[in-house]
Amino acid sequence: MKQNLRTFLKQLDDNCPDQIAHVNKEVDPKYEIASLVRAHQDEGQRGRHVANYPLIHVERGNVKGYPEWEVVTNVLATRQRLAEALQTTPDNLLWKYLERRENLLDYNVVSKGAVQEVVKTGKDVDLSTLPLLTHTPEEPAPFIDAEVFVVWDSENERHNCGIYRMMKKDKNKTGLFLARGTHAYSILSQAEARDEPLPFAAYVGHHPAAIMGCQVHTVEDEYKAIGGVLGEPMDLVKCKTNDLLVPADAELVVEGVIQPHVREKEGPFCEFTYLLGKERESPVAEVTAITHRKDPIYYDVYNPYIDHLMHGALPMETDVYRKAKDAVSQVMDVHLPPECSKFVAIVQVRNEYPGVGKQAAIAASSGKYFMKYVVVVDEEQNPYDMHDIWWAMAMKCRPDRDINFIKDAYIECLDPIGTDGRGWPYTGGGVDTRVFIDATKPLDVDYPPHCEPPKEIWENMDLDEYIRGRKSS
Ligand SMILES: Cc1cc2nc3c(=O)[nH]c(=O)nc-3n(C[C@H](O)[C@H](O)[C@H](O)COP(=O)(O)O)c2cc1C
Ligand SMILES: [Mn+2]
Repeated sequence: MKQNLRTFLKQLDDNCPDQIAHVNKEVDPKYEIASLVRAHQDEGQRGRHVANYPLIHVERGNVKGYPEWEVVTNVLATRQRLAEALQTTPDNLLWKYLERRENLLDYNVVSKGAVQEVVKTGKDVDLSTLPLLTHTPEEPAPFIDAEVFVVWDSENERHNCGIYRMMKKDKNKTGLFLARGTHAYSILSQAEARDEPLPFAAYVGHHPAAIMGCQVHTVEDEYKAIGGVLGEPMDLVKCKTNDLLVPADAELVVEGVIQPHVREKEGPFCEFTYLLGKERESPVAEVTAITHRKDPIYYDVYNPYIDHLMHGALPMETDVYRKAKDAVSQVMDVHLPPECSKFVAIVQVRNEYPGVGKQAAIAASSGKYFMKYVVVVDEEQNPYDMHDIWWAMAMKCRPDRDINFIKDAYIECLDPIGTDGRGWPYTGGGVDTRVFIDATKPLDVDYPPHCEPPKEIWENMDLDEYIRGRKSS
């Protein structure tokens, strides 16, 4: 059987039941499901990036007002679940994703799909029938927030896919937030330049690899990249009200069209920066059809923070790694710690010649515009251990020479303190300073060695023998 959301949920139940929490008490999609995630956040007492952070699965019959729906959220909030999604181990995630994103798999067009068991068009279209979540009182309406938004890129003759949240405005109308720097933004701009409407299809609920796989940035057909990340070709079925293709095995599809030049207010939205975003003038989506399974599962991303970041960080790490590695063969590893909202890249290098750290920082920062800080460390540092990174910055970096700035660079418009490049006050433009921190060992100084007691003495010490009152349990 092919992989989909249902096979993934079963896989967690079978392989790692502590990674999934089944809810069988009635919960409200307004605040209460998000609160279930938030309540778990403090449990591990390790700041916001907790290990004990299960996928939340609200069983059928328990979503208030939507008895026929199940809801899942927080799906990818741990590296262990990411590893389950890509059928690998947490340590191997970067390499597995790299291998799969390179391996484009052509899709199959099929004639029927479970996602079209229920079809609503015309007057029957009503977004209020979907259990859309609201995360915070500042959000003016519920959002569809984890849907893969598909449009046809006529310039390159291919499907373009990305996650673009949709704010419910009416029973058949949503707002759309398309950041500058994305393909969808430029595809819509080109359609508007021709004064043409742009049809879209948005699928919700599939295997998480078929959701996050859309983060691959390529000019190939992005369904081929999604199939690659999933590890098997996608089966696609034609939409009911336009010519786009959607995964036959998804849970829900919203079809529609964007009329050129129409703008309305969208947001604010609870962003992955853990901050409230801005209200903006944004494009509008008219919904022409809603199709779903008979017994559908709604897939939400818990946007304030980790779940959102984990859907996007690994694809971005591979973007940065590829650029950095192509330019500087001493690059060993790249990590975007979710604690830093994807704005910080840790790059590990083999420190083979003077200047290699700065060279790697320049190359890495070209991999994705989000990279506000690039911190380069030696092979002896663990890029996943923030204590080790801080130690290297404190002990190896000479700030006047090893910290460099590029002023007025595009970062990303959700940077809460960015400008539009013309200085203060805040204008919403996403421009800020990029910082390169070279925390590799300077090769022009006589750098001292590490020092410890002799390993053969401390390594096998039984502390119980030495310390009064101490007993290992
Ligand atoms: C959970 C999640 C939600 C996202 N929501 C948005 C969004 O609302 N607007 C946006 O511009 N990008 C959003 N992104 C980022 C885009 O999906 C990402 O940049 C994607 O690669 C764009 O694809 P494209 O350039 O092929 O269109 C989101 C990413 C994730 C992981
Ligand atoms: Mn794209």
